[in-house]
Amino acid sequence: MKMLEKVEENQTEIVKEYVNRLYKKVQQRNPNEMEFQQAVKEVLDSLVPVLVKKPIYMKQAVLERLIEPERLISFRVPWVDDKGKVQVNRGYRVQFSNAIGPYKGGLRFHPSVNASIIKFLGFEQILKNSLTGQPIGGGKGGSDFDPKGKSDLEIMRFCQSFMTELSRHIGADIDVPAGDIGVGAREIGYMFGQYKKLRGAFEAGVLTGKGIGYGGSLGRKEATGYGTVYFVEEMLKSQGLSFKGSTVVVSGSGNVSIYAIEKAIQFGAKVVACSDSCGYVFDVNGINLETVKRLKEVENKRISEYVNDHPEAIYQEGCSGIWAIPCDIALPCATQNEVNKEAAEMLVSNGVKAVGEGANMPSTQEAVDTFMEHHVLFAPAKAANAGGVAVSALEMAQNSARLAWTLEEVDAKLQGIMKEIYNKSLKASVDYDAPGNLVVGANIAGFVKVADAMIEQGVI
Ligand code: NDP
Ligand code: 2IT
Repeated sequence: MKMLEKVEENQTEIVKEYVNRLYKKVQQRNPNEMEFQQAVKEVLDSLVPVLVKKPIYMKQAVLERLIEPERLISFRVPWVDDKGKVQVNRGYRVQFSNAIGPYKGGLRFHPSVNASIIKFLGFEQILKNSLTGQPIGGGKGGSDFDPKGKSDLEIMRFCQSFMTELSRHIGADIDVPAGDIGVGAREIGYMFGQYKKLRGAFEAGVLTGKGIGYGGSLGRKEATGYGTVYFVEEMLKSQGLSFKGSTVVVSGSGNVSIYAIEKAIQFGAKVVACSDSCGYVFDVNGINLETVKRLKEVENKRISEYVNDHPEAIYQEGCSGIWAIPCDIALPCATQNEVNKEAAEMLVSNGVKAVGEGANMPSTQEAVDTFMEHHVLFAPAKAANAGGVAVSALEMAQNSARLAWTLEEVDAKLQGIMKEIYNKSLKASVDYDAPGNLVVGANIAGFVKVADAMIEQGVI
């Protein structure tokens, strides 16, 4: 017995060295791409136990292959603004892995978009999509275009130009984009229209998140936020806890945040704060979701305007202050690295019991470490926000079958998928000696399926 333990210890050291070497290579090959490096490091570190137990993954250089995108496309997006001036943005699509299905992942329009952001998102998407149990590979794209302050016609011209180039690279069985920050049903509609015109065919399955009237799925709009809450409820249940009667803080006020707030309220929670990139609102009576929906989904206004309708609420400039509000459950649903060590410490000192990541990589590594040290229940993004892409895959299935399911059918499937992701992640954490650590569990459960498919398909 002692002997066996010693062998495993040695093997662990060998794997750790291997993983460190790989990470150094990633740093050298992708200099200055901090977000991509961060996302890869987290995954590499959590895969150590699986590489110890299954050395074939090292022998077959699965990780070396997985951390190198199959291709990264970067292209010019010229468009004409309302003043007649020519503007030029940069577009991206990273096609990271199609080991288990067509590349699949959203498009982000935000001035901060660069190769590092797109690659971190695309890399995480591989494992997230695998966790959903649906046949979808990993991809991501977007542009440094800033939709803020643009007219509807400017948005349309930009989307058309973006799709003119992107259309060469996508297809229902090749690569299927959807929305992300700055890309919702309106943008998907303009891009779908342009794709259809260029192809001369109605290929519904080329994009997801479409309008309900032309091939979109009921429940897709709500799926990410609802899915996050379903996942966190499952995690809370394991400790005899629940959303019911709890106080919740949700960052952001976009697509993911709005439907996370909606489901948390339906589950009996009081959501006391939400935010946008300028500041946050705190409403001791509970955030009025109808006001947030009107401001954000209809009028395109700042969250600061919330206090006009609700004078009892408080608006504060700046994003990080939201994490100083005492709560039982925190749902970061805005953007990457929005929860740093200081924010995590603040949440912990105020007695937070659970954190669920609706956004992609919203917690820094130090923040995650802080939550773990203090035994805060932690639902990592790849697992907790997978509901959006899962329902995208259901949209693809409906498009292929030329059918449309009811909202109840889609929602029931989403609940089943989120439960299954929770169970898979928990089981992997137990099997690989990190019981309850869902970061490790989700990464391993997502990875194994992709890695096995890669081995079965040979070195390509
Ligand atoms: P939206 O564009 O609908 O909303 C984004 C929200 O986050 C807005 O409130 C926005 O504020 C805020 N925000 C964006 N960037 C920043 C920033 N740099 N600093 C502070 N706040 C910021 O996007 P989504 O709701 O779709 O996406 C939110 C997160 O969820 C992202 O991390 C995305 O990758 C992730 N996600 C989205 C999925 C989806 O289906 N849409 C699926 C899975 C994950 P403002 O309006 O002021 O910019
Ligand atoms: O990060 C994500 O999972 C998304 N933005 C959704 C991707 C999708 O294809 O629905």
